[in-house]
Formats: sequence, structure tokens, C-alpha cells
Amino acid sequence: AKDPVRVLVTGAAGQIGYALVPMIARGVMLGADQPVILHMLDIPPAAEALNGVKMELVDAAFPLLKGVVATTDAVEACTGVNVAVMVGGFPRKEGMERKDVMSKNVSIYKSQASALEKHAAPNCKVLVVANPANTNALILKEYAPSIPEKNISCLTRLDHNRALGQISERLNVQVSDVKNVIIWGNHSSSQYPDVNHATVATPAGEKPVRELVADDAWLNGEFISTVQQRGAAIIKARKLSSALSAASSACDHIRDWVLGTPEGTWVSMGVYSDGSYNVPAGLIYSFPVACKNGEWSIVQGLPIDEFSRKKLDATAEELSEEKALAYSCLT
Ligand code: NAX
Repeated sequence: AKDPVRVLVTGAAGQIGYALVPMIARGVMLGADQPVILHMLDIPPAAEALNGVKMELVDAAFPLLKGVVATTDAVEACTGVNVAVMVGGFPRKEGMERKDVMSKNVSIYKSQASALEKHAAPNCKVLVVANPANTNALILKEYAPSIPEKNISCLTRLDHNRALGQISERLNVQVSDVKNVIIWGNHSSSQYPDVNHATVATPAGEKPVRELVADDAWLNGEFISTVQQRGAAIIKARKLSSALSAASSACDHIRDWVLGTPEGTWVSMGVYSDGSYNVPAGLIYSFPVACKNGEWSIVQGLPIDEFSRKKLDATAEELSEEKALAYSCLT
């Protein structure tokens, strides 16, 4: 039998946490043959609720779950973890300035970066979910200099999956037959969902999404804004933000990173930019990536048309501004 993998979930008493931990314990993230030990971190006001989640994990009697650590101590939570899913953060409340929210999250990610750097297992893979996800990941990277930058990422897979879902609905095809959409940039409404390289598997072979949809006005307009605004639409309908889809996408992100993407398929991940596609180096930016042997690499050489170029640049610009704001909060 395999040795258990230790998976940290921060903000585990929250609503994404509640959807995510049972998925991890069932093997959705790391495979049906991979035992796991869950480490759950939250803050003292949520300690009792966190303990309730732990009780339910015991009650569910998951065969793969070999242990649960539920704590409000970041050092205890981070010790020995192989995978860290950072869902905890400070939400924007009504009337709060952007800078105040940024400043709260910068201080959370600065201190959790240090705890991970000192106590996580070597080669720990980090996924930041909490918003502002790209910039929280960047702060984490800056304050955990001994964690390789290749090991730090943020979640844009939910946006990627939303784009697949919209194409599948529009064409009335199975979502599993659609592939190679791209989310470029920030996990915010400036993101660019790009279908220029996306295809659908048909009985007659793979066909470009653009050819099948045959409606550029929809693809360049409503499709993009629907994906960008989907989070808000869920809040409007549910009176709560996306949780099951966020949790499922976080599992997809880690599973593909660890176990690999199929040949010829890519996914979207927020990763540290090396200047590919003329995106400024030093931002955490969502790119098309392929994964193999536990490592992602940016898919190179895709042609970028003028429409796309503007959108790639606009979301990069927003991330540069967020980065400047985050740095102005560091004391
Ligand atoms: P909740 O408010 O339900 O849960 C957040 C949890 O984090 C709470 O239990 C809170 O006590 C805890 N927390 C706060 N500060 C903490 C700290 N310093 N250490 C550990 N835990 C801490 O929010 P939820 O709906 O679960 O969303 C969590 C985060 O995901 C939010 O920042 C949200 O904006 C972000 N999202 C990101 C998405 C993405 O695709 N990247 C999509 C879904 C989601 O909106």
C-alpha cells in the first residue's frame, strides 16, 4: 500500500472547505488508491465549527482517510504537508476599501508562507484559492523563498471548467468532449477566456470550437462575459458564492498537476510568469499548461491574434496594479 499523503486545507471550516475535504478523503484529488491524512486549519472563532467538520469526517468512515489534524495553529497545520490548498482568507465586506482587504490578506499570506516554508515537506505543492488568488500566491512565493516557484500556483481551473461548461451547453455536446480552452491572466473579471485553440471531439474527429459555434460575435462577447461574471451569477442565485464547483476544480488542479494531463490536452493554472507570451515576468498569471511527472510547463507557441493580445495585456496590467498595491501593504 502507498504511504499516506498529507494534504493541508486552510479555511477548512468555510463553505469551500466543507465541500473539499470529503472529496479529498474519497480520493478525488489524488486517486482512489492514495491514502491521505487531512490537515485542517482555521482561525479561533471557527474552531468549534472546524471540530464539527472533523467529527463528520470520522463519521463518514472514509477508507482512504488515515488521519485528521484540525487546528488553529499554522505551524501544526503545515508540518509535513505534501500538498497545501490555501482556501482561508479575509473576504471583502461591504464598505471596505480594496486596500484594506489586500492588507489583511497580505498579512495572512506572509505568515502562512513562513509556516509552510519552515514546516512543510520538501517539494510541497501549493495551490492558493482564496482571493485575490493570484496576488495571495505571489505574496506566498515572496515570503517562502526556499519553496521552488514552480511549486506555487493559484486556482483558475474553476474559470477553465466554466468555459468548458458554456461551450458544451451552447453546442449541446458532452463537456468531456470539449478541451483546450484557456483562461489567461487574473482570477477576476479581467480574465480572458480564450477558445481560439479549443476543440470538440466529434465522430468525424476533432473540430475547432470556433468552426462549430460559427458565431464570433457570441464567442467574443457574451461567452467571455458569462465566464467572467459566472461567480456573481452564482452568488445571485444561491445567495452564497461557488463552493462545490470551486472544490471540484481545486481537486482537478492538483490531480492533473500530480498525475499529469493527457497527451495533447492542456489546462489553465495560475503560475509564476517567466515572460512567456510577453506577459511580464514576476506575476502569478494564468496560462495554458501541460503537466507531466509532477511538473507543469507552459504550452508554448500558440498564435495570439490582435483581439487576444489586448485582453492578455489588460489582465496583466490589472495584476501589475494588484502587485503594486500588495507591496504597498507590506511593512
Ligand atoms: P468562507 O468565508 O466560507 O470560508 C473561509 C474560511 O477561511 C472561514 O472558515 C474563515 O474562518 C477562514 N479563515 C479566515 N482567515 C483565515 C486564516 N488566517 N487562516 C485560516 N483560515 C482562515 O469562504 P469560501 O466561500 O469557502 O471561500 C474561500 C475563498 O475562496 C474566498 O477568498 C473566496 O473569494 C475564494 N474563491 C476563489 C475561487 C477561485 O476560483 N480562485 C472561487 C471560489 C471562491 O470565491
